[in-house]
Amino acid sequence: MATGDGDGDGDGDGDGDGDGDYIPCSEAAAPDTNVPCDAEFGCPDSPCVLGVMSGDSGDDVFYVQGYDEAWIEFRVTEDDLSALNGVGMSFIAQLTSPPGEDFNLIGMRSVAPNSDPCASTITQSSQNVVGIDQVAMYWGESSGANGEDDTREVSLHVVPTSAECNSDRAWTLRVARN
Ligand SMILES: [Ca+2]
Ligand SMILES: [Ca+2]
Ligand SMILES: [Ca+2]
Repeated sequence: MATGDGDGDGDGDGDGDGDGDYIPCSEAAAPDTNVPCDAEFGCPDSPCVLGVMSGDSGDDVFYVQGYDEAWIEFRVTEDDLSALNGVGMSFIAQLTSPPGEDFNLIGMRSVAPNSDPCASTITQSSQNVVGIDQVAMYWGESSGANGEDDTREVSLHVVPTSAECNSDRAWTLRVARN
């Protein structure tokens, strides 16, 4: 799946050229300025919406970059619709904090297609002090097809642990099928 029309084909800028451009997910701030970085829990009205990636085939990848708190939403679709053979669904999100700073990652997955991931109790969090914070989820089919649509909505929360963030010190997030 590589439609190149900005619908989440995976390279991050929607131009379908397969490069690793980052989707910005912070409000604009002048370079080298400090911005408020307090974490607020509870889903916001306007998350960064990445688009759609396949959860069971292909190699869609999103790259996201920001310097403060962020909520990121995307849809993971079931695309292998064989009635016989099952293929599991998955995604992995890997957050790299800027040097000297510590952001954490929380993932939420909806219980059904088109339902609200923020209302779901299916969550996973990573609070590594150093290194990569990683959330990986697996669901759906094993060896046999299940006759159900395993498409799900996902919300990721990039959580700062300090009160101030610097616009020149960005975290990076990579989301792919695992
Ligand atoms: Ca399937
Ligand atoms: Ca961390
Ligand atoms: Ca299925």
